[in-house]
Amino acid sequence: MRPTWLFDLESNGFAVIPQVLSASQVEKLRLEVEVASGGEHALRGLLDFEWVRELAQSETIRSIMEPVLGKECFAVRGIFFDKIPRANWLVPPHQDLSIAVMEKGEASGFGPWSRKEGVVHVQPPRTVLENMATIRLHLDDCDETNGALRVVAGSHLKGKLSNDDINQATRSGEKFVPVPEGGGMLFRPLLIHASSPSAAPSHRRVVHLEFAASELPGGLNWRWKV
Ligand SMILES: O=C(O)CCC(=O)C(=O)O
Repeated sequence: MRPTWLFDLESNGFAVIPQVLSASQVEKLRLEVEVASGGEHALRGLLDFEWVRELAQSETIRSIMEPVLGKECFAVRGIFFDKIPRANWLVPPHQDLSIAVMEKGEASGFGPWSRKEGVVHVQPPRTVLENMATIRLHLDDCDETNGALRVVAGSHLKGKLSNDDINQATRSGEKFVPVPEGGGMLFRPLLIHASSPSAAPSHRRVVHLEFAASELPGGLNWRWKV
């Protein structure tokens, strides 16, 4: 039987699975991110760490991602995000349009190109993004008081949107997506999402893992493939 969250993901562009990680898995991940990030509020290149690669390949995560993207899917980028008193940041409404690749190439429909912390990024055509999904693993309870994502349900079906369209869609209806500690939020990259500063910042730790289902065209290669 198809799980309800799969229907939610297809129709709304996001879904919450309240219990993905056990208490001991959460505790272990908290320790790992503390060491890896040195207590900073963000860490890119998470898939360089063996413990993240193991997590991305674990039965726990594969059993969620395979029904979404198929058995051949793989993790392509990992980022750690926290909100803490000295870095209580906000993100305006946007779609996740960039992917990390090995190096710049000439593939048609790809661009503009950029670099984030030395890693080449590019905006791929819509079809690539439509075949991707992200899982955000929450290491703390997260609600509207401490940086839960705000999303526009169904916006993942509308392709790449202009800033005006994003702002208009956001004004006409966004909602908070609370996720409990140990839970996971799945979403499609084209879903409009945003996040607010925390009203009482202590921690809001999220391990964010992006997955794709196929190789890139035109001689391009994913920067990570786990
Ligand atoms: O973690 C957050 O609060 C925002 C993350 C985000 O906007 C993103 O991953 O694109």
